[in-house]
Amino acid sequence: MRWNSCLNTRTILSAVLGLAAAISAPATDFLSSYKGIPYHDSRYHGGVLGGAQAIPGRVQCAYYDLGGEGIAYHDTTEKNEGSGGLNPADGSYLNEFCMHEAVDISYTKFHDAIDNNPYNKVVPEENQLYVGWTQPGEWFNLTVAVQQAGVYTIDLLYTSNRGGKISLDRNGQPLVSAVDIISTKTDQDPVAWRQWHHWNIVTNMAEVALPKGVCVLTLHVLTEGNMNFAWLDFKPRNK
Ligand SMILES: [Ca+2]
Ligand SMILES: [Ca+2]
Repeated sequence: MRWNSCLNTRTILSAVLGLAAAISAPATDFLSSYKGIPYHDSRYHGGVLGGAQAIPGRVQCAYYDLGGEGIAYHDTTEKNEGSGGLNPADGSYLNEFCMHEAVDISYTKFHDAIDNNPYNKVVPEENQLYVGWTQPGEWFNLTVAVQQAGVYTIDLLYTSNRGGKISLDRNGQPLVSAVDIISTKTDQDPVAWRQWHHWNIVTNMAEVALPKGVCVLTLHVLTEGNMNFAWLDFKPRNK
């Protein structure tokens, strides 16, 4: 769902009505029964309001919630393919980030033109943590704290070597229906493994109406997988 090219009265009205519905909706028991907690560690002490990542702001996918398989995430492989795998355990923060969790984590590297390759559509920051090795059916939760009720646009920093679809839930209810993630594969790159490292941003992936307060967002991988997710930028619309 890309609304950036079709902002009209109907979409604005729809967003306003959605916000009103979200604010007036009865509190679900999702949060009261949710066992996950906002991510934190010895180096990252969380965002605001009890550690939740703040909106407006940049929500880091690698800082998905703590709580484990079936609570904070679902991953199809028990091992962390990145931390402690591709990135050997060496005592460093980045190589061992969540290495005992099933969600597969890595980070951008600027040596040997890995993530600073000439086929990027955007150049990510170096040492940017991301969720990788994604497969259809996988998901992870991000507890966020919305500072101000309103309509927000979402940008996504990602790679995708075959396209795919993702969606977002809020407190267990659909928030953003299936979004097409455009492939960043290019036949111009002769290095096969680097097809997983062509970075891009989906600008204005969706517009969402969010009430103020803490909620849990769930990012679902619907089709194809093989996408890397770095962050979701939530910006107040028209700012
Ligand atoms: Ca895994
Ligand atoms: Ca995975």
